[in-house]
Amino acid sequence: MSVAVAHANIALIKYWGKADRALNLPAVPSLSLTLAGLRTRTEARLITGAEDAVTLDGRPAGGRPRARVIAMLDQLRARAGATSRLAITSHNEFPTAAGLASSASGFAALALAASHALGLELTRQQLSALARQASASAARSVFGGWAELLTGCEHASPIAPPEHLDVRMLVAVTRRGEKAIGSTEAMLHTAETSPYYDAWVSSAGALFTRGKSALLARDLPELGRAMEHSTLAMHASMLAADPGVLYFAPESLAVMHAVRELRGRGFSTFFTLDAGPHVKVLCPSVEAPAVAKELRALPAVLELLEAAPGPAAELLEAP
Ligand code: 2P0
Repeated sequence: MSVAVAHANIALIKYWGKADRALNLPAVPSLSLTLAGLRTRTEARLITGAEDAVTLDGRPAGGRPRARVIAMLDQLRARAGATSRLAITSHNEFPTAAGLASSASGFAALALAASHALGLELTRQQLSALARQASASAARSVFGGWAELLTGCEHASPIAPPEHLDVRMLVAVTRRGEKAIGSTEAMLHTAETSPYYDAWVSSAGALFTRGKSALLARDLPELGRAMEHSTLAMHASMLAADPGVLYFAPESLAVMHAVRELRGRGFSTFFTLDAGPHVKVLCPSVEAPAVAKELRALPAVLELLEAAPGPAAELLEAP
């Protein structure tokens, strides 16, 4: 049996849109931070049955979630020249039932565990390319710390180790339950119907360069401003779709305003939102206790998680 763990990542500069749907190549470059604590643990075991067995968070998987796992296993079998079936058991060890995105950590952990179980020794780049085909954001969770996924490139790449910038990402959980529309579907709908999609894609390169330069210069305020610009531009492209894709909840807006008010009081705090209502707040570690206290006091915040920059996906010793 092979066991792997991988951590969620949050994009500071967002991926939204596909250049090639079949290959799942992104239309825009993205830049992310892998987070400690938000971890998926995945076991892969060779079995003798006629079919793969896929268990996600304690339940047998069916439909599209199962099909996405099997697609990756089929690719790995073809590469290994193997026909063995596998039992995959994956568990999200996120300290919440909030429905935070788990596909990134999940497919990164699956690529590592399943390739190892089939006797393949893949490079990090190969693992990242494999994870990307299942879910583009998963390409970045193969690496720890700060990573990028460029356009025209099959895999993500590390930019800087976790300790490059001493920051925390505070995740303000604002709602319970599943999101209304999945991100894959929403980004295709945006590309097909939003008059702002082309503007989003054509402005994304400059935004990425701005964010990456700020990161390399360890300029947190500039990185934070680029991060807010990226998320708001991404959401603007979705809002202009027909019908508009609206992930913001009233509580999300309350937290976004609170973050800007904290900034007005001298804190270096910045927000980002993904395909859901939760607000992720970036701040220097030294400010994290005070910022967390302020955010926890908001009626809009149901739960607040505090995450440090996290490590790369890794194999664990099987028990
Ligand atoms: C990101 N998101 O960069 C962006 C920001 C959500 C908003 O990547 O279709 O699950 O599987 O490649 O990676 C979520 O979309 O999409 C995502 P697919 P994915 O993190």
